[in-house]
Amino acid sequence: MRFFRSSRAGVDPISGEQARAAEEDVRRTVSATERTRRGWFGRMSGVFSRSSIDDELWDELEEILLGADTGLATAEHILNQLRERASAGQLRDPDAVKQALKELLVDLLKGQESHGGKLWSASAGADPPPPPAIILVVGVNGVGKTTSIAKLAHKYVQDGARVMLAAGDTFRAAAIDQLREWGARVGAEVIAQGPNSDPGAVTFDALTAADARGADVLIIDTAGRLHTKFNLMEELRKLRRVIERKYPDAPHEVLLVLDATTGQNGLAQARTFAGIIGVTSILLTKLDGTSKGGIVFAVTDELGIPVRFVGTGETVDDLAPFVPEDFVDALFAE
Ligand SMILES: Nc1nc2c(ncn2[C@@H]2O[C@H](COP(=O)(O)OP(=O)(O)OP(=O)(O)O)[C@@H](O)[C@H]2O)c(=O)[nH]1
Ligand SMILES: [Mg+2]
Repeated sequence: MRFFRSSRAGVDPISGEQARAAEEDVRRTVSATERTRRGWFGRMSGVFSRSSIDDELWDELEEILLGADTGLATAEHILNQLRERASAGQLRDPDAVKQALKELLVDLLKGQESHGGKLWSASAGADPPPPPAIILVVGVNGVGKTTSIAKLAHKYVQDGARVMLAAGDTFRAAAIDQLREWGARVGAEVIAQGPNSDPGAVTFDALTAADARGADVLIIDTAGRLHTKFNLMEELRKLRRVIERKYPDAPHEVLLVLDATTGQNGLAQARTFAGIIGVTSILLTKLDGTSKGGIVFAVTDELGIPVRFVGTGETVDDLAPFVPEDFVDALFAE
């Protein structure tokens, strides 16, 4: 299984088809960051076209970073490092600041790469877990969990994996149908029970089925829940225990889906979900619909959770692996 290796992840594509897939992923990322780039990083060129490094440059840079929702702590963190290097005489002109900023942003994102769950670590060369690989998908209402599960399943199926989906969102009847429809479209079997059934029971069934039928990947959908609702968050803990009882090593990934358009609130969501059930990676949706893509930096810098995927639109192909260099390059593209 490819686990979405990209050429930039340090693994050379071994076939022309994979090379083309990696190129297509970059194209999606560039296209999805269009608004963020125009909205504020676009203003960067103005900042760096001045003739020397002065106070206004730092002020404008701070304003731009904050405007893109990097958050205050992360903006300060970045600016302090740049300022220090400028005072030490390492950055002589605005263009040098720009290059240093790009490098810093990439480093910041790459610093967390190894902190992901077992599954994405597999793409970095570590041994993948024995199948079934179990991915628990969580997040607040409407962020794009179910659609993203379909996109992920589609990628895995394309990679030749046998994929199963568990309809753990039993709260709404429509949610079960939605997952069934996606499953049929992407070629993944869906394990479901009736509306209002116990998500723990559905998950248990799905684990048994995945085992019995030799699934490579099991992705578990869950109901959207506000991170501030204690009972619903407790339910997730219970779900996790159901999984751990059958597979002590699992879930191999707890994927938190965040909606990029919610900006800083996403940070609060990530903090709570991480505290309650542990989050190994983030999938950031709707990057195509926001000028606030800077949330990527805040989440990585402040919470140390790596972003693994970005949602770049509403079709099943609109998912790209998150590659720090490609993302930063896309932000600074002229
Ligand atoms: N533009 C865009 N829309 C997206 C993306 N991901 C999801 N959506 C849309 O977001 C809406 C909600 O998606 P769902 O997958 O149903 O969200 P959910 O988190 O499962 O929602 P609940 O189960 O109700 O909590 C749908 O209209 C999706 O098409 C994306 O990357 N870009
Ligand atoms: Mg859903």
